[in-house]
Amino acid sequence: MRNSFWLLILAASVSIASGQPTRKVSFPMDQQVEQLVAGGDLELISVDAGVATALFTDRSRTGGPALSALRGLKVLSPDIDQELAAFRARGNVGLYHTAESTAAELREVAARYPALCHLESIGKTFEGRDIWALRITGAADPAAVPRMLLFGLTHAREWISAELPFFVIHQLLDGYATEPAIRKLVDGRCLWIVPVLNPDGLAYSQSQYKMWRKNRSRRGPSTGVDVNRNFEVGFGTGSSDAPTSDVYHGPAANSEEETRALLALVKREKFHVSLSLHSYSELILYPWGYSKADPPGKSVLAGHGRAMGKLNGYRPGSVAQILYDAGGASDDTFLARHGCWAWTFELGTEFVPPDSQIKSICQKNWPAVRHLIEASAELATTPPPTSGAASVDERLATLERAFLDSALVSPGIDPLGELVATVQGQLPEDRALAAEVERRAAVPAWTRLYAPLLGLPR
Ligand code: 0X9
Ligand code: ZN
Repeated sequence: MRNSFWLLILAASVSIASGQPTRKVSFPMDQQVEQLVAGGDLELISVDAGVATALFTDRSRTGGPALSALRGLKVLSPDIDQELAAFRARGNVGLYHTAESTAAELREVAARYPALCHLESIGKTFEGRDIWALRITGAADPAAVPRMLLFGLTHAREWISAELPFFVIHQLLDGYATEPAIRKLVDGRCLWIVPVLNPDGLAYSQSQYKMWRKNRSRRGPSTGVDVNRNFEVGFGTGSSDAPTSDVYHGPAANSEEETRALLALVKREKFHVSLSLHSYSELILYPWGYSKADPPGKSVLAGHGRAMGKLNGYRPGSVAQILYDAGGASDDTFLARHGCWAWTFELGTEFVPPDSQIKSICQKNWPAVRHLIEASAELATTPPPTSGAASVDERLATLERAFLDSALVSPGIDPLGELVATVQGQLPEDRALAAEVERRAAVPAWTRLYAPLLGLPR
């Protein structure tokens, strides 16, 4: 119940195209809201002590119960976009970073600490913004020390998730000269920090529609892909095929600039550890998101999850086991395909906490982040059991080799069965492989070879 409920929360999407104001409402959750959610008019935000908070945009096309039919309805805000208007009236977004101030501050920091920093654009977004990554290390040979990736703002509205990366940057760099323990840490590690993975989304959330979640790519009939549903592992599970959905996975795995930029960095730097930052719910998450099965290295993931939970007070657990099924997320792919231990924090109790809480949320989480930076030494020597797991191409090549040389196939292994099952979507975790098989099936030479085996027309 809890899982499907949370899935509903994410599966809902709100459009601003209707011209109607988006109201923020609350009501007791013990009543049917599925039709309103499915119609796209209602987006549940949270449920606390049985009371739901939701956004409602009346487009009068659900055919289901009207919002007014809900018992105990309270209108908390007649027009939530007024919240942004308030920001705009102040001419800024409070203490929060924007896409521009992120770039500016990273440049400033890199210039102030040239011996410890290297600033790099790891790619350009759909709208042409740079995705900035700052490398911090005092090691003479960065390739010889444990490597960790820390990144925030995958989701546009989760502004607080870009603030902790900056706090960490300042703890490490400003503390370097005065705190021997920090100096030792910076000298003994290589840390890459991407405060804002999705600058297009952030800019839109800060100027147009605060509740925007996706990026701003426009490749099809509608705008935006959920970057955290666009990675390869579990692509298509716990996400939506509908381009208008808030959890739209995109036309194919890795279709998005942000996904590809981060992946290229992960492949190049071969990180031992990664921490992705989201908001909100005060959780420490680890794979899998795509399946309720235990991930490889579960004891390590859970062990550090608990250790960090003691430091920030957050609740640790596997995504699919304590939250909802969500495939195509960065952490699953990093763990399964890139030998990189992966955790995700859900910071705080709202997407954009008041300015006055930014610092305390960062302070509360810094010891947990520091724990992981420290632990990266030990984690670097114990890669996850599936480390080096094959890419789609490699997995397909393996299957092809087995196909073509069936004499070599050992008893008990059935590559044809595996391929067919994959194509039929029976291995949901391998939707990327299935998509690739389907794509290649359109290539005549490939089809001639495999059509009879797959039962496809030649
Ligand atoms: O659903 C997500 O992408 C993240 N939660 S959020 O509310 N910030 O959108 C959690 C991602 C956790 N990891 C996996 N799903 N694998
Ligand atoms: Zn998120």
